[in-house]
Amino acid sequence: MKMTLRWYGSKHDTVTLEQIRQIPGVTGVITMLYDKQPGDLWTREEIHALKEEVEASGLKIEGIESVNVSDAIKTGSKDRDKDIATYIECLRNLGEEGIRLVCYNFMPVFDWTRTELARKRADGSTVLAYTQEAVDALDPEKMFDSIAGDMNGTVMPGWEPERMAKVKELFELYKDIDNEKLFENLVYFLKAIMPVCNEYDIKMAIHPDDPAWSVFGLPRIIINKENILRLMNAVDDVHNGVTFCSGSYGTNLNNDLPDMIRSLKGRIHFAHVRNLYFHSPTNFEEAAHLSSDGTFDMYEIVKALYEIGFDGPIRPDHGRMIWGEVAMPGYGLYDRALGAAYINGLWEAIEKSQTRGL
Ligand SMILES: [Mn+2]
Repeated sequence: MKMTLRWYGSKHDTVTLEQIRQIPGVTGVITMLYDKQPGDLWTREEIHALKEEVEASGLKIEGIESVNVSDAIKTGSKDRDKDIATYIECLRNLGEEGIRLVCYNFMPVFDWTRTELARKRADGSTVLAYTQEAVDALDPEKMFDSIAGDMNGTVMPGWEPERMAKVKELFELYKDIDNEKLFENLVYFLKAIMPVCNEYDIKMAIHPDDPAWSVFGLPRIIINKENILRLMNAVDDVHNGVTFCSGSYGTNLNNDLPDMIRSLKGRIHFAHVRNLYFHSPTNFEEAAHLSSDGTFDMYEIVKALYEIGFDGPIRPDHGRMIWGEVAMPGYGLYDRALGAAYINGLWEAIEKSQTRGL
């Protein structure tokens, strides 16, 4: 595996490439052109400039998270083919610049959803948290207002004010889209982009829906083993792959994470490793990566990745806000650096215990 950190670009991220370079074992970043909206073209010049900036710091771009998919593609509405043509052009430009991994998601209207961005834990750290009760009590059109005040002056991807201003329109767009229709539209999209992915060996890695169930009555499909395997079989090409996000699939305690990893052998191209602490099945918060701080057995998750021969980029996912840091919620330096060091430690121990036969 290749240890990476997500980086939002020098204009938007509070964390610098120089800081990332000093985390032991981190060799690359997962990044994006932050100002692009779904459906926008990423030009080769823009991608090249980003690459040069990253490489000047001694790091590599190991993948893009995300090239976002437009609502027209997700809903199969009239601009779908035009947006797919633009997406293919983005992939071609990324491929020409040597980028071989693209993470994306297929969630309607809202990207990942949390109901609190700064829940205080017993140790004084603050974390992202979710309760179903809070979602059920909320008017979806107020969702943005309810969290906008907590973003520490940053704008979180998927929650851009311009997008949230259109939330009513977006709900209207999805009113006839059920799980089956959304799945069909996803397959249509993947089949259309597979030729360019094959040409440039670009691995597409779909991020699961978070939380892994329907919110506000919207369809959600990338939520469990059955559905993700169905997608792998529907477009049976290695370039149609998975971002295995333990913190997203893990929102549903019925998902057996190590078992899912094993069942996706050969198709996991990117891994997000994160721990959650559950107060109840519908009330959870993001914990430190360490197993004992949360509910998941992180050793078993990393071991499953090791055992399937996972060799793609991995990153510590959201971290807690600690030591007084002010940053985009979930994306500070300190706790993600601790997470990277911990995952590296687990990996080294697993690798050595298996290769030395201890
Ligand atoms: Mn994730």
